[in-house]
Amino acid sequence: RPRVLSGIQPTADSFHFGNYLGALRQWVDLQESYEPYFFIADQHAITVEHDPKLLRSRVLVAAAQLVAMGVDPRRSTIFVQSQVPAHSQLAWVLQCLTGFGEARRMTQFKDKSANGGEGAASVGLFTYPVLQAADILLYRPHFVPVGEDQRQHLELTRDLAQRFNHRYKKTFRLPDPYILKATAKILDLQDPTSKMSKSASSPGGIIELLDPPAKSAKKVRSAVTDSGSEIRHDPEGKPGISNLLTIHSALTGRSVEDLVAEYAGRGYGDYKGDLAEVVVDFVTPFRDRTLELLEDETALAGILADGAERASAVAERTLADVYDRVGFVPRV
Ligand code: AQP
Repeated sequence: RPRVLSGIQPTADSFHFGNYLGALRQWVDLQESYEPYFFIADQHAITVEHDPKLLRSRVLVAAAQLVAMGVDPRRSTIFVQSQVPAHSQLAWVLQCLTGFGEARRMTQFKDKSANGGEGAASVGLFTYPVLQAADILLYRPHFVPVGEDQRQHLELTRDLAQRFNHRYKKTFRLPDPYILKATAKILDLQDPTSKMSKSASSPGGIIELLDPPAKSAKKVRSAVTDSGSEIRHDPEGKPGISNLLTIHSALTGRSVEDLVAEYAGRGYGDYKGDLAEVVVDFVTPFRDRTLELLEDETALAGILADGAERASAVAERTLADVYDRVGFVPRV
């Protein structure tokens, strides 16, 4: 079966709707017909200042959320990045193939280092996309389900794979991004010209999956809408209402046209009230299930240990090929 691989950072107390609709939902769907590897990117999480205690607990919360949304540990290999050392080992080799200017062009680094200036950013934040390339290439996946913001990193990954294959010997598969157009970029509810983001959105702009449902409903009801009163999908002219229609359609499986037809002639307030109910119906059972899973931390740690073992078996095989090809002498 073709493979898929993707990762998510445990950098917040909850995943948000951007993470879920942009990427995680595809993880659940793809596990049906692919061989899936999904990981919690704790090494990426330390590229910015962090609290070790929080990181530890957030890894388990991330694992619980993945299972609660339907990532099935019997079908999918779910693991923690730092438990598979081959990720950082391959990253070093790839760093030695990456141009400094090439790394510098990564827009996520530019965005994330914008506040304190480049001098204040860590070298880890700078080389983050190269570690991400290693995360991916180790598993030789066919597809990487992500949101639109990750497209540039995927291109770097393909360039590095191609460079390695050309310089040494064909070792890596060139993975394709798997980006669903409709939900590739979920927007901030308060500023629908920017993406919903845990570090950049205001609290009112982001719906967290684990927030109390009433709080999420309130955020939907207070989402910024556009001038005029017509409910129609027009991302350029009506980014606010279009974003709500995207979320609504994704959660209900109904087409945007169908929703637009239903709400013709009705007001924004009415529409947002209905969407708030849809959101509550979605997050309530999800949240209950996550909290229930978190009651048994040993079981969650067991899922991750099992995943790390399966992931290591694949990753170490690729790393051994790489080490051989670059000329490292094996330990006898
Ligand atoms: N707004 C979004 N719309 C669609 N997809 C999104 N993703 C994130 N935001 C949106 C996708 O979620 C996956 C996991 O993301 P990550 O853990 O790597 O974190 P991120 O991309 O850095 O998420 P944030 O919230 O945007 O964090 P900050 O604010 O720190 O940058 C990825 O597949 C991503 O594309």
